[in-house]
Amino acid sequence: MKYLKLFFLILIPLISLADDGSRLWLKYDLIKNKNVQSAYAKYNSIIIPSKKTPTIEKALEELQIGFKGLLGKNLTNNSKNNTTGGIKLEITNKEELTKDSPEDSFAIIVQKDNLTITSKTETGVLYGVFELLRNIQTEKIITKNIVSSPKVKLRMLNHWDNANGTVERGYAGSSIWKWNELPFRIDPRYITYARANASLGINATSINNVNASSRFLTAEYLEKIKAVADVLRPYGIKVFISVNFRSPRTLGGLKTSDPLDTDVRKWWIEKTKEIHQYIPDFGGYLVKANSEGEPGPQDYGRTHADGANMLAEAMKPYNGIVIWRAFVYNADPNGDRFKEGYEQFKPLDGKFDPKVIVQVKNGPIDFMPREPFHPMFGSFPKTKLGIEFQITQEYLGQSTHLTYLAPMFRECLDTDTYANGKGSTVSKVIDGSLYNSQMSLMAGVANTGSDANWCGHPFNQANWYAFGRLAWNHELSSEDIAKEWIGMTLTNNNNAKEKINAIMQKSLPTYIKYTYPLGLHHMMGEGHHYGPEPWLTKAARPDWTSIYYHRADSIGLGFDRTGKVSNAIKLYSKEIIDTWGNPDKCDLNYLLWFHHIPWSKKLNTGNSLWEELCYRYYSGVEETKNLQKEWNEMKPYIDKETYASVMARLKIQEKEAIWWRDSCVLYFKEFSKMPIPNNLILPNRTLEEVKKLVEIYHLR
Ligand code: BDP
Repeated sequence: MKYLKLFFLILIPLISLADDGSRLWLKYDLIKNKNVQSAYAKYNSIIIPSKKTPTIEKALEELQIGFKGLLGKNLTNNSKNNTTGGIKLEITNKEELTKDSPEDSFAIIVQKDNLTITSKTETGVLYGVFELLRNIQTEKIITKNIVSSPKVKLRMLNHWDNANGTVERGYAGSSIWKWNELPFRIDPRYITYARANASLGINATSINNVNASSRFLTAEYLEKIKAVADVLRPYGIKVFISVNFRSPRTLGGLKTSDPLDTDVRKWWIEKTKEIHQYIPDFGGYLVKANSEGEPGPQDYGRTHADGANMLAEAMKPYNGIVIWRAFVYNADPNGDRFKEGYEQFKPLDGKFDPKVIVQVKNGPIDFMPREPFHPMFGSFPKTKLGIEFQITQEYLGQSTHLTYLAPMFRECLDTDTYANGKGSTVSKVIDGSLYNSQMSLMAGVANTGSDANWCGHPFNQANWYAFGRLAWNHELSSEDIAKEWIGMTLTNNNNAKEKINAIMQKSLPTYIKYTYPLGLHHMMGEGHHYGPEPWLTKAARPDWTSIYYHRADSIGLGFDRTGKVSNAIKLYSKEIIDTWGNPDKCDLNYLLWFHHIPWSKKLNTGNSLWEELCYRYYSGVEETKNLQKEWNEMKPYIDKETYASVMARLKIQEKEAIWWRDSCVLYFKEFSKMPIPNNLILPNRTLEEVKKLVEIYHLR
C-alpha cells in the first residue's frame, strides 16, 4: 500500500512531465524569468467590448488561459473602462490603424498602467491577443506599441485528407477529421487546431484532398463540414471544399459535366446555394482539374478558364471564391513538364472571372527540395496568382529527416522575377502589390495528422508554424521565426535557442547535399517518394521516371533547358536567362535544372562536376553526424521525450543519407567512369546491393 502511494506520488507526476507535443507551440508553461514575470504582474483584468461576440469570447478565453499558464495569474473579466492593470480588447478605428490598413490588422498599445489590443475586426483583436501571448511566452517585455498587418489576404492550409481517414502524402498518422463521428462529436483537437492556426493568422482551410471525392458535396458530408466550420468560425477561419469536377454526373445524375452545359451550370448554382445553407460564410472551392487523371473541363474540349468561370458564376451571390490549381502536365515523352503549367495557362491570362485565383506551386515540377520559382510568377499580369507550398514533406524526408523549410519558402518568395523591372519578387506577385490586386493567397499543403504531436517529427511543427508566420508577413526572417518557435516549443534558454536555430538553418542545405545537390531533381523512389531511385527508367509515364530528369550519359549530367532538349529557360525574363541560362553564371544550386554539364567541367568551386557531386554527397552525410552531436549538447534544455524522439530520427537520417549517397554516387559513377576522389572513403557496398534496398523499402 505504502509503495503504491509512493508510485502515485512520485512516478505519475514524472510520467505526466513528458511532453507529447500535443499542445504544439501553445504550451503556456510557467515562465521562470523573474523580469518577465514582474513586467506583466500589473495586469489583473480584461475589459471587453460591450458586444461579446463568439470571437471576442475566444480572445478573452485565450488571454485567461495564457496568463494563468505563463504567469500564474487569474485575469478577471472587468466591465469598467478606467481600471489600472487592465488589458482592453477594443474594436475601433485607432490612428495606429489607418483607414486603408488591411483587414485584421491589429495594434497593441502600451499605456502607463494598461494595455489596449485594438483592431477594426474581432479576428484582428484575437490575433493581437496571440501576439501578446507570443511575446510573453518568448520572454519579451513589450515596451513600445506593436502594429501588425497581414501582407497576404488568404492564408490557407490545404488538407489532402480523404473521407476514409487516410491522408495523401501525410506522414503523421491518419486524418485529423473524424468523418465517422461528425457532426455529433467534436473532437477537442479541432479546437487546438483552430487556436494554433489563429495564433499564426491562418484564416482559411480546405478540408479535403484535391484528388477529391464527390462525396464531400453530399448533404451527409455538408452537415459534417458545417460542424467543423462552426468550430473554426470564431477563430476567423473559413472553410473551403476541394471539388471533383465530375460531380454533376456522379452526384447529380447528369449526362455530362461540361462547364458550358446549361444543366451543369444550374447544378453548380444549386449546389453552391445548398452549401451556403449549411455554411453561410463558405470560403469557396479548390479545384484540381485535368491533372494526374482528375476530371476537368478539357474532358469536354473546354479550357481551364471555362471550368473556373462556371464555378465563379455559381459563387456570384456570395463572398466565396474559386481557387483553380495550375498543377497540370500531360504525359508527353518529348515535352518538358517544366513548361506545361505555363503553356496551358498562358493563353488564358486575362480570361478568368475576378472571383478566380489561380494557385501555382512554388516551382514548375512538384515541390522538389530546391526548385527555381515557377515561371508563371511574373508572366501573368492579368490573372490573380496565389502560391502553393508543401508543408508536408513528401520529398523532404517525410517524418524522419530534420528539414526546416522556412529558408526554402523565403528563397522562392525573395527571388526576383524582373517582371516589372528590378525588385519584382515572387512575394510581390503573390501579395498583390506588383499588379495592384485586391485578392491574394498563400496556401500550404498541411502536415497534420492523428499522431499525438500532430506532425510526426517534432521539428515538423516548425514548418507549419513558419508557413503561417510567413503567410502573415513574408518579410519575417527564417531565423526570427525559428527562434520564436523554439522559445515557444522547446526552450527559452538563449544559448540553446541560438544553437537549435543553427541546427534548423543548416538542416535544409544538408538534406539537399545528400539527396539532390547542384540542382538534381525528381530521383526519388517511385510511389513512396522517399528514398533514392536514380536508376528508375520505367513508370506509367515518362515524366515519373528519374532518368527523364537527370539525363546522365557518358558526357555529363543534367537537363538542358537552354535549347538543346527544351527551351524552358525562355519562360523567364531576360535577366534570369542571362544568369541561370549561362552555365558559368548559373547559381550552382540550380545548375543541373538548366544545363547538361560535362563530368570533367571545372566549376567555380575549383572542382570538376564529378568531384563536386561526390563532395556534396559525402559532406551531406558528415553533416548528419554533426547534427547528432549538436543535438546531444541540447539534452539538458529539452524535454526528455522530445529529445529522444529527435535523436532517434537523426540516427535514421544518417543511415538514410548514406543510402542516398551510395545510391547516387555509385549509379552516376557508371556514367562518369571516374573514380570517387581518393580523400573520400569508398562505399562498402555495390550498386546492386543498394538497389535491393529499394525493394525492401517497397515492402513497408
Ligand atoms: C504530388 C503528389 C500527389 C498530389 C499532387 C498534387 O505526389 O500525391 O496529388 O502532387 O499536388 O506532389 O495534386
